[in-house]
Amino acid sequence: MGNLTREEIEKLAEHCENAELQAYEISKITDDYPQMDYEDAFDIQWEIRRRKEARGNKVVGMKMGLTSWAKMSQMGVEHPCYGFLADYFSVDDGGELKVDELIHPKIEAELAFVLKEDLNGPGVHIGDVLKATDLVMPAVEVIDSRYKDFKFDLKSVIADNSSSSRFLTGGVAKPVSELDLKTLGVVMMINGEVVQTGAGAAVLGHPASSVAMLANMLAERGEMLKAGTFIMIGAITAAVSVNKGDSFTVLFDGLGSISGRCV
Ligand code: 0L1
Ligand code: MG
Repeated sequence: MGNLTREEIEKLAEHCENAELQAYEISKITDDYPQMDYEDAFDIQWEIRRRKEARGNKVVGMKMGLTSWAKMSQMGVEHPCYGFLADYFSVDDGGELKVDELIHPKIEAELAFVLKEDLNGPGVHIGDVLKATDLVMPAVEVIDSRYKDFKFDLKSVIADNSSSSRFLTGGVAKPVSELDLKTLGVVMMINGEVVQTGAGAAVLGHPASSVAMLANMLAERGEMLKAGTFIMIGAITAAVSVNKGDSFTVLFDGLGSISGRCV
């Protein structure tokens, strides 16, 4: 049972979405609405989604965030979160990331699962996810919290669509049976220098665990993951800031690479 009124949910969704669309910083919602609870926070996120769909944008996938223990403790939060991916968030592999459209972007090395079967929580586990997965492919997420200096609490992040802003996918897609997802290594390079390395197990111990958690969190709202859904599992590496003029490449063991240029 939320603590905010419907009018407040709609007003805050507009507030967060305007900051995203016009690329300006805002203070975290709980500064002004300390009574906001998790249900309110997700209501705001789902209202942002409704606003975009009403304008004709398509939701092209989902993301999990804050899925590594290191990142949760770095950001001082206690649980992963999810967000949605709108069509215009997608940047082509090898393409340009337009930094002026964003506030303070950071890139993260991720993997994406594409489902061939529905996943309907609660009770979804790693085995269900592996059975339901068509392909796993490389992904790079560009996060861009609308909150000043990336300072927030978990409820405020959820309301801000979990900092979703852009993503790239590409490289090589493979069935899960051809991959060891826990030891799958990634190397992130910016301007030719290695800045981060990691392996799949950084994400909740097993990348499929993140997809299971998403299905189970969605079930709390009576929602599910449909066959065909593209799901980014959360960062395998720490997030690294990028600036105009930077180029980045992330290498994925056995899955090729993804590159982009910040313009
Ligand atoms: O892991 C993520 O995709 C980030 C989720 C939101 C928190 C942040 O902005 O760092
Ligand atoms: Mg991420």
